Amino acid sequence: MRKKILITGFEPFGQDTVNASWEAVSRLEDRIGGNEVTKLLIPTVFGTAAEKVLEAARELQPDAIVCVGQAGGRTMVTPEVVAINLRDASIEDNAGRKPWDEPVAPGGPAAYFASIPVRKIVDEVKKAGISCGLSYSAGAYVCNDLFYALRHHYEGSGTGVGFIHVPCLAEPGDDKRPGMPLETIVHALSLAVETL
Ligand code: PCA
Repeated sequence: MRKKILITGFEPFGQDTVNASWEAVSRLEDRIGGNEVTKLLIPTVFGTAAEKVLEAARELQPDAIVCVGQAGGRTMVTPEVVAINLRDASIEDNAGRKPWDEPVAPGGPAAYFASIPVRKIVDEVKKAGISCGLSYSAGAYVCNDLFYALRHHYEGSGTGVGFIHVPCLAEPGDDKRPGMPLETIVHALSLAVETL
């Protein structure tokens, strides 16, 4: 069955001038394995990121939402298993906010599991020879905030919600900062979308 997939990437944040997530998401095809792909750039801002995605989703009515973020230091593509109800920022977001020890959704459950097939995605991406593995923590910054807010919103509905962290872009000759080539990240995300 042809599915409508909404996939998002973030604006650069912190010290960075590019964000691997949007660089890769923006290069995805509009049709992947029969699925219809809508791409959305979102701000790295607590709360606002989820509002933007929900606004787009109200219009599109997607079957699944896959959010993608950059995880500095990681060397693998990592579908996230769990979102937690916590904001603990170690740096300011792009609106200058740095929440600490706050819930994403007051009164909400402590955590939600992803509602996209994360294990199947890992298998398919690894089969293509790309370094990929499950992650059991999306952190407590804007990525987790968005993942939790969307899972909370769509709990009990038919809309799948998942989050995939990707490494920084590999800069030629830079072996100090772990990264992955852009084409490899694009390939991994295409396979993930195909799996849905
Ligand atoms: N990564 C951050 C937020 C935006 C992004 O690309 C995170 O992991 O929370």
